[in-house]
Amino acid sequence: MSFDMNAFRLDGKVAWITGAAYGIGFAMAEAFAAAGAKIAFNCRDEKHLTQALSDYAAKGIDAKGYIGDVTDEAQVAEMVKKIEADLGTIDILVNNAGIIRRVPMCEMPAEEYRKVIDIDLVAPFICAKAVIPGMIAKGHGKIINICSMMSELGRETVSAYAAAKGGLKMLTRNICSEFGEQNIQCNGIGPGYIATPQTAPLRQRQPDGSRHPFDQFIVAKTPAARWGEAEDLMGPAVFLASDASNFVNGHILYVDGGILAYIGKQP
Ligand code: NAP
Ligand code: GCO
Repeated sequence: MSFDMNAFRLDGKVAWITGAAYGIGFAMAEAFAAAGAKIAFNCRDEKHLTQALSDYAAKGIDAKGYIGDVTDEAQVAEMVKKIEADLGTIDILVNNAGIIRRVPMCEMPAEEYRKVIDIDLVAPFICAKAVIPGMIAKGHGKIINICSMMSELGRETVSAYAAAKGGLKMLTRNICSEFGEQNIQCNGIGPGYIATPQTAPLRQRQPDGSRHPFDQFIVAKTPAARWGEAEDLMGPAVFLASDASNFVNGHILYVDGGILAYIGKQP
Protein backbone atom coordinates (compact mmCIF):
# COMPACT_ATOMS: atom_id res chain seq x y z
CA MET A 1 0.00 0.00 0.00
CA SER A 2 1.39 3.40 -0.91
CA PHE A 3 0.84 6.66 0.93
CA ASP A 4 -0.58 9.62 -0.99
CA MET A 5 0.89 12.89 0.25
CA ASN A 6 -2.27 14.61 -1.01
CA ALA A 7 -3.88 13.36 2.21
CA PHE A 8 -2.41 16.55 3.74
CA ARG A 9 -4.16 18.78 1.18
CA LEU A 10 -7.38 20.66 1.94
CA ASP A 11 -8.48 21.40 -1.61
CA GLY A 12 -12.04 22.73 -1.77
CA LYS A 13 -12.61 22.35 1.98
CA VAL A 14 -14.43 25.17 3.77
CA ALA A 15 -12.61 26.26 6.92
CA TRP A 16 -13.98 28.66 9.54
CA ILE A 17 -11.33 29.99 11.90
CA THR A 18 -12.77 32.11 14.70
CA GLY A 19 -10.96 35.29 15.76
CA ALA A 20 -8.55 35.03 12.84
CA ALA A 21 -8.05 38.71 12.03
CA TYR A 22 -4.47 38.41 13.32
CA GLY A 23 -2.30 36.28 15.62
CA ILE A 24 -2.39 32.48 15.69
CA GLY A 25 -5.74 32.30 13.88
CA PHE A 26 -4.45 34.33 10.93
CA ALA A 27 -1.38 32.06 10.57
CA MET A 28 -3.52 28.90 10.63
CA ALA A 29 -5.86 30.39 8.03
CA GLU A 30 -2.88 31.24 5.84
CA ALA A 31 -1.67 27.63 6.07
CA PHE A 32 -5.12 26.23 5.29
CA ALA A 33 -5.34 28.49 2.23
CA ALA A 34 -1.91 27.29 1.05
CA ALA A 35 -3.23 23.72 1.39
CA GLY A 36 -6.21 24.60 -0.84
CA ALA A 37 -9.00 25.47 1.63
CA LYS A 38 -11.56 28.25 1.31
CA ILE A 39 -11.24 30.57 4.30
CA ALA A 40 -13.89 32.16 6.50
CA PHE A 41 -13.05 34.11 9.64
CA ASN A 42 -14.78 36.40 12.06
CA CYS A 43 -13.80 39.22 14.35
CA ARG A 44 -15.63 41.67 16.55
CA ASP A 45 -15.26 45.03 14.85
CA GLU A 46 -15.16 46.78 11.51
CA LYS A 47 -11.63 48.11 12.01
CA HIS A 48 -10.13 44.63 12.46
CA LEU A 49 -12.25 43.27 9.62
CA THR A 50 -10.99 45.87 7.15
CA GLN A 51 -7.39 45.41 8.26
CA ALA A 52 -7.63 41.62 8.12
CA LEU A 53 -9.23 41.57 4.67
CA SER A 54 -6.38 43.68 3.36
CA ASP A 55 -3.79 41.44 5.13
CA TYR A 56 -5.36 38.31 3.61
CA ALA A 57 -5.49 39.95 0.18
CA ALA A 58 -1.81 40.91 0.50
CA LYS A 59 -1.08 37.18 0.93
CA GLY A 60 -3.19 36.39 -2.14
CA ILE A 61 -5.95 34.82 -0.02
CA ASP A 62 -9.58 35.46 -0.94
CA ALA A 63 -10.88 35.12 2.65
CA LYS A 64 -14.47 35.87 3.62
CA GLY A 65 -14.68 37.94 6.81
CA TYR A 66 -17.68 38.41 9.10
CA ILE A 67 -18.34 40.51 12.16
CA GLY A 68 -19.63 38.38 14.99
CA ASP A 69 -19.10 37.57 18.64
CA VAL A 70 -18.56 33.86 19.27
CA THR A 71 -20.27 34.00 22.67
CA ASP A 72 -23.58 34.99 21.08
CA GLU A 73 -25.59 32.00 19.80
CA ALA A 74 -27.73 34.07 17.45
CA GLN A 75 -24.70 35.80 15.90
CA VAL A 76 -22.93 32.44 15.50
CA ALA A 77 -25.98 30.91 13.80
CA GLU A 78 -26.15 33.91 11.46
CA MET A 79 -22.41 33.62 10.62
CA VAL A 80 -22.71 29.90 9.88
CA LYS A 81 -25.66 30.63 7.57
CA LYS A 82 -23.65 33.29 5.73
CA ILE A 83 -20.54 31.08 5.42
CA GLU A 84 -22.66 28.26 4.02
CA ALA A 85 -24.27 30.63 1.50
CA ASP A 86 -20.91 32.17 0.50
CA LEU A 87 -18.63 29.12 0.50
CA GLY A 88 -20.60 25.94 1.27
CA THR A 89 -21.01 23.67 4.30
CA ILE A 90 -18.21 24.02 6.82
CA ASP A 91 -15.75 21.11 6.79
CA ILE A 92 -13.27 22.53 9.32
CA LEU A 93 -13.92 24.64 12.41
CA VAL A 94 -11.05 26.09 14.44
CA ASN A 95 -12.13 27.46 17.81
CA ASN A 96 -9.32 29.98 18.05
CA ALA A 97 -10.92 33.16 19.45
CA GLY A 98 -9.83 33.64 23.03
CA ILE A 99 -8.85 36.11 25.72
CA ILE A 100 -6.72 36.03 28.84
CA ARG A 101 -6.93 38.07 32.04
CA ARG A 102 -3.88 38.10 34.29
CA VAL A 103 -5.25 38.95 37.73
CA PRO A 104 -4.39 37.37 41.11
CA MET A 105 -7.30 35.05 41.92
CA CYS A 106 -8.43 36.74 45.13
CA GLU A 107 -8.56 40.10 43.35
CA MET A 108 -10.58 38.84 40.40
CA PRO A 109 -14.29 39.71 40.34
CA ALA A 110 -16.47 36.69 39.48
CA GLU A 111 -17.84 38.69 36.55
CA GLU A 112 -14.39 38.90 34.97
CA TYR A 113 -13.82 35.18 35.59
CA ARG A 114 -17.14 34.40 33.86
CA LYS A 115 -16.17 36.56 30.87
CA VAL A 116 -13.03 34.46 30.27
CA ILE A 117 -14.97 31.21 30.67
CA ASP A 118 -17.62 32.55 28.31
CA ILE A 119 -15.21 33.34 25.48
CA ASP A 120 -12.64 30.56 25.98
CA LEU A 121 -14.92 27.66 26.95
CA VAL A 122 -18.60 28.37 26.24
CA ALA A 123 -18.01 29.87 22.78
CA PRO A 124 -16.24 26.75 21.42
CA PHE A 125 -19.30 24.77 22.53
CA ILE A 126 -21.62 27.25 20.77
CA CYS A 127 -19.58 27.24 17.53
CA ALA A 128 -19.15 23.46 17.49
CA LYS A 129 -22.88 22.98 18.10
CA ALA A 130 -23.61 25.27 15.16
CA VAL A 131 -21.46 23.38 12.65
CA ILE A 132 -21.88 19.74 13.72
CA PRO A 133 -25.29 19.16 12.03
CA GLY A 134 -23.83 20.28 8.68
CA MET A 135 -20.80 18.05 9.20
CA ILE A 136 -23.01 15.06 10.01
CA ALA A 137 -25.07 15.69 6.86
CA LYS A 138 -21.86 15.95 4.80
CA GLY A 139 -20.43 12.77 6.32
CA HIS A 140 -17.27 14.24 7.82
CA GLY A 141 -15.88 17.14 9.83
CA LYS A 142 -12.84 18.45 11.67
CA ILE A 143 -12.99 20.56 14.81
CA ILE A 144 -9.78 21.96 16.26
CA ASN A 145 -9.90 23.61 19.67
CA ILE A 146 -7.03 25.91 20.55
CA CYS A 147 -6.02 24.85 24.03
CA SER A 148 -2.91 25.97 25.95
CA MET A 149 -0.08 25.05 28.29
CA MET A 150 -2.75 26.01 30.83
CA SER A 151 -4.78 22.96 29.76
CA GLU A 152 -2.12 21.08 31.77
CA LEU A 153 -0.36 23.58 34.03
CA GLY A 154 -1.33 26.33 36.40
CA ARG A 155 0.45 29.54 37.29
CA GLU A 156 -0.15 32.68 39.32
CA THR A 157 -2.80 35.11 37.97
CA VAL A 158 -4.44 32.97 35.27
CA SER A 159 -7.10 31.02 37.21
CA ALA A 160 -9.94 31.75 34.79
CA TYR A 161 -7.86 31.07 31.70
CA ALA A 162 -6.49 27.78 33.10
CA ALA A 163 -9.97 26.66 34.15
CA ALA A 164 -11.31 27.47 30.66
CA LYS A 165 -8.45 25.85 28.74
CA GLY A 166 -8.51 22.75 30.98
CA GLY A 167 -12.24 22.56 30.31
CA LEU A 168 -11.65 22.98 26.58
CA LYS A 169 -9.39 19.92 26.63
CA MET A 170 -12.29 17.90 28.08
CA LEU A 171 -14.84 19.42 25.68
CA THR A 172 -12.51 18.23 22.91
CA ARG A 173 -12.57 14.67 24.24
CA ASN A 174 -16.31 14.82 24.70
CA ILE A 175 -17.02 15.99 21.14
CA CYS A 176 -14.77 13.16 19.96
CA SER A 177 -16.71 10.67 22.10
CA GLU A 178 -20.11 11.91 21.02
CA PHE A 179 -19.51 12.35 17.28
CA GLY A 180 -16.63 10.03 16.38
CA GLU A 181 -19.06 7.56 14.86
CA GLN A 182 -20.31 10.29 12.49
CA ASN A 183 -16.77 10.67 11.15
CA ILE A 184 -16.10 13.91 13.02
CA GLN A 185 -12.64 14.32 14.47
CA CYS A 186 -12.25 16.83 17.28
CA ASN A 187 -8.71 17.50 18.43
CA GLY A 188 -6.92 20.27 20.27
CA ILE A 189 -3.74 22.18 19.64
CA GLY A 190 -1.94 23.29 22.77
CA PRO A 191 0.43 26.08 21.77
CA GLY A 192 3.35 26.87 24.03
CA TYR A 193 4.29 30.50 24.56
CA ILE A 194 3.74 32.17 21.19
CA ALA A 195 4.70 35.74 20.28
CA THR A 196 1.33 37.39 19.48
CA PRO A 197 -0.55 40.46 20.77
CA GLN A 198 -1.94 38.26 23.58
CA THR A 199 1.52 37.71 25.07
CA ALA A 200 3.04 41.10 24.14
CA PRO A 201 2.86 42.39 27.75
CA LEU A 202 5.02 39.42 28.84
CA ARG A 203 7.73 40.31 26.32
CA GLN A 204 7.83 44.08 26.80
CA ARG A 205 11.35 45.51 27.11
CA GLN A 206 12.24 46.96 30.51
CA PRO A 207 12.98 50.71 30.87
CA ASP A 208 16.72 49.89 30.87
CA GLY A 209 16.34 47.98 27.57
CA SER A 210 16.72 44.54 29.13
CA ARG A 211 14.30 41.70 28.44
CA HIS A 212 11.16 41.27 30.57
CA PRO A 213 11.84 38.77 33.40
CA PHE A 214 8.88 36.65 32.19
CA ASP A 215 10.39 36.58 28.71
CA GLN A 216 13.66 35.24 30.15
CA PHE A 217 11.72 32.75 32.31
CA ILE A 218 9.90 31.32 29.27
CA VAL A 219 13.05 30.99 27.18
CA ALA A 220 14.69 29.11 30.08
CA LYS A 221 11.60 26.86 30.49
CA THR A 222 11.51 25.96 26.79
CA PRO A 223 13.94 23.32 25.49
CA ALA A 224 13.82 25.05 22.10
CA ALA A 225 15.12 28.14 23.99
CA ARG A 226 12.84 30.58 22.20
CA TRP A 227 9.25 31.81 22.03
CA GLY A 228 7.07 30.15 19.43
CA GLU A 229 5.90 32.07 16.38
CA ALA A 230 2.35 31.83 15.04
CA GLU A 231 3.91 30.10 12.00
CA ASP A 232 4.93 27.18 14.25
CA LEU A 233 1.24 26.24 14.45
CA MET A 234 0.77 26.04 10.67
CA GLY A 235 1.88 22.44 10.02
CA PRO A 236 0.14 20.93 13.07
CA ALA A 237 -3.10 22.76 12.17
CA VAL A 238 -3.03 21.52 8.56
CA PHE A 239 -2.36 17.97 9.78
CA LEU A 240 -5.35 18.00 12.15
CA ALA A 241 -7.60 19.58 9.48
CA SER A 242 -6.66 17.06 6.82
CA ASP A 243 -7.46 13.45 5.93
CA ALA A 244 -3.95 12.55 7.11
CA SER A 245 -5.35 12.64 10.67
CA ASN A 246 -8.63 10.80 10.09
CA PHE A 247 -8.00 8.30 12.92
CA VAL A 248 -6.63 10.92 15.33
CA ASN A 249 -9.49 11.89 17.62
CA GLY A 250 -9.78 13.46 21.07
CA HIS A 251 -6.05 14.22 21.08
CA ILE A 252 -4.33 17.39 22.24
CA LEU A 253 -1.26 18.11 20.15
CA TYR A 254 1.07 20.28 22.20
CA VAL A 255 3.21 22.56 20.04
CA ASP A 256 5.35 24.00 22.77
CA GLY A 257 9.03 23.64 21.88
CA GLY A 258 9.15 20.93 24.55
CA ILE A 259 7.90 22.84 27.62
CA LEU A 260 5.71 20.00 28.91
CA ALA A 261 8.57 17.50 28.59
CA TYR A 262 11.02 19.55 30.62
CA ILE A 263 11.64 19.74 34.37
CA GLY A 264 13.72 22.92 33.95
CA LYS A 265 17.41 23.78 33.86
CA GLN A 266 19.49 22.13 36.53
CA PRO A 267 21.07 24.59 38.98
P1 NAP B 1 -4.73 37.29 20.12
O1 NAP B 1 -3.58 37.78 19.35
O2 NAP B 1 -5.18 38.06 21.32
O3 NAP B 1 -6.00 37.04 19.15
C1 NAP B 1 -7.20 36.56 19.68
C2 NAP B 1 -8.30 36.76 18.69
O4 NAP B 1 -9.54 36.32 19.25
C3 NAP B 1 -8.47 38.21 18.30
O5 NAP B 1 -8.60 38.28 16.91
C4 NAP B 1 -9.77 38.60 18.98
O6 NAP B 1 -10.48 39.58 18.29
C5 NAP B 1 -10.53 37.29 18.94
N1 NAP B 1 -11.63 37.26 19.91
C6 NAP B 1 -11.56 37.38 21.24
N2 NAP B 1 -12.78 37.32 21.79
C7 NAP B 1 -13.65 37.15 20.75
C8 NAP B 1 -15.05 37.03 20.65
N3 NAP B 1 -15.84 37.04 21.74
N4 NAP B 1 -15.61 36.86 19.43
C9 NAP B 1 -14.83 36.83 18.32
N5 NAP B 1 -13.50 36.96 18.34
C10 NAP B 1 -12.93 37.13 19.55
O7 NAP B 1 -4.46 35.83 20.62
P2 NAP B 1 -3.52 34.68 20.03
O8 NAP B 1 -2.29 34.69 20.84
O9 NAP B 1 -3.48 34.72 18.55
O10 NAP B 1 -4.37 33.45 20.55
C11 NAP B 1 -5.31 32.73 19.75
C12 NAP B 1 -5.80 31.56 20.58
O11 NAP B 1 -4.67 30.78 20.99
C13 NAP B 1 -6.50 31.95 21.87
O12 NAP B 1 -7.53 31.04 22.14
C14 NAP B 1 -5.41 31.85 22.91
O13 NAP B 1 -5.90 31.64 24.21
C15 NAP B 1 -4.67 30.64 22.40
N6 NAP B 1 -3.29 30.51 22.86
C16 NAP B 1 -2.39 31.53 22.70
C17 NAP B 1 -1.06 31.34 23.10
C18 NAP B 1 -0.01 32.38 22.99
O14 NAP B 1 1.08 32.19 23.59
N7 NAP B 1 -0.20 33.44 22.25
C19 NAP B 1 -0.70 30.12 23.65
C20 NAP B 1 -1.66 29.12 23.82
C21 NAP B 1 -2.94 29.34 23.40
P3 NAP B 1 -10.68 41.07 18.83
O15 NAP B 1 -9.67 41.84 18.09
O16 NAP B 1 -12.08 41.38 18.48
O17 NAP B 1 -10.43 41.09 20.33
C1 GCO C 1 0.29 33.46 30.41
C2 GCO C 1 0.19 33.29 28.93
C3 GCO C 1 -0.27 31.92 28.54
C4 GCO C 1 -0.17 31.71 27.06
C5 GCO C 1 -0.53 30.38 26.53
C6 GCO C 1 0.38 29.30 27.00
O1 GCO C 1 0.00 34.54 30.89
O2 GCO C 1 0.74 32.51 31.07
O3 GCO C 1 -0.51 34.28 28.28
O4 GCO C 1 -1.32 31.43 29.21
O5 GCO C 1 -0.84 32.68 26.34
O6 GCO C 1 -1.87 30.05 26.63
O7 GCO C 1 0.14 28.14 26.31
